[in-house]
Amino acid sequence: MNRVERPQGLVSQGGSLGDPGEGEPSRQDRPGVFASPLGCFVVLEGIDGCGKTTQLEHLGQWLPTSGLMPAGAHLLTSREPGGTPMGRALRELLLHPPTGASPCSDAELLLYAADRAQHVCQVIRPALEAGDWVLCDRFSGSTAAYQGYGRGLPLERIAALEGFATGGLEPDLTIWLDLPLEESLRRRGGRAADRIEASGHAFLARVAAGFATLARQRGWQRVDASQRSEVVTQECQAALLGYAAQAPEGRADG
Ligand code: T5A
Repeated sequence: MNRVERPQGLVSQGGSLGDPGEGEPSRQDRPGVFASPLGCFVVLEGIDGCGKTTQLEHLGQWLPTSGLMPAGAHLLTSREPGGTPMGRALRELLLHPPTGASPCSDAELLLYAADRAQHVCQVIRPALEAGDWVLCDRFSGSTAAYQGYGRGLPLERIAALEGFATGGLEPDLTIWLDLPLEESLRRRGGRAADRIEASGHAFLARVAAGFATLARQRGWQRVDASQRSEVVTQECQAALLGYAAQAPEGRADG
C-alpha cells in the first residue's frame, strides 16, 4: 500500500529517507523491507455520526495492548479538522463560522486542505517517521466525499490539491464505518447541526453515496456501523489484525 512519499532532503535516524546506504540494495530490490522505521497510519472514515469518535476511543485503548504495535511505538489519536492548534481555529471557522463568514465551496476545500497540510507537517508525519502509530478520525477520503461528491467539486482538482497538502501521504489502512444516513440522523437526534451537517439531506445523501464509491475504489475495509458499539469495535479490531497479517515486514508486529 502506498503511504509516505518521502520528500527530498527529509532525514531520519538512518540517513536520507529512501536512499539506501552505499553498496546496499535499493528498497525495490528488497521486497517487504523498508528503509526507515516508519509507523502505521490508520484512518476511520464515514458520514457524520457513524461512530468514529466512539471507535477512536475504543481502538485507542485497545491498540497499545493488542500486540500489533512494535515495542516502544506510541499511539497517537487525532482528528480532522482540528488536529493542531491552527487546525482547531480552522475547525471553528469551517463548522461554526461567524455570521456572514461562511466559505464558498472552493474556499471550504482550501481550508480543509490547509488543516490537513498543517496536521501532516506538524503531527502525523513526525509521528510516523518516529515509528509511532497514528489513528485518525477522517483524512483525505472525507474531502473527496464531502467536497467532491457532496459539493460537486471536480475530483481531479481535489486529488491534485490533496497531493500538495499531504506530500503524498496516504493511510496504511482506512476503515469505513458504513451507516445508513437515516440512522446517522437518528443517532445525532436533537444535537445542533454544524454548518456541514446543516447542508441539507440531498447533500448528505450524495456524501454517503460518495463514501460507498470511494470505499470500493480505494479498497477500504467496510465495517457495518449499525451494529452494537462493541460489535463494531470487534470488527474494527479484526480489520486491524487482518491488515497486520498481510502487512510487509516492519509495518506491524503480529
Ligand atoms: N469534513 C471533514 C469535510 O467536509 N471535509 C473534510 O475534508 C473533513 C476532514 C467534521 C465535519 O467536517 C466535514 C465532515 C463533518 O461534517 P466532526 O464533528 O469532526 O465534523 O465529524 P462528525 O462525523 O460529524 O463527528 P460526530 O461526533 O458527529 O460523529 P462520529 O464521531 O462519527 O460519531 P460518534 O461516535 O460521536 O457517535 C454519534 C452518536 O451515536 C452514538 C454515540 O454515543 C453518539 O451519541 N453511537 C452509537 N449508537 C448506537 N450504536 C452504535 N454502534 C453507536 N456508535 C456511536
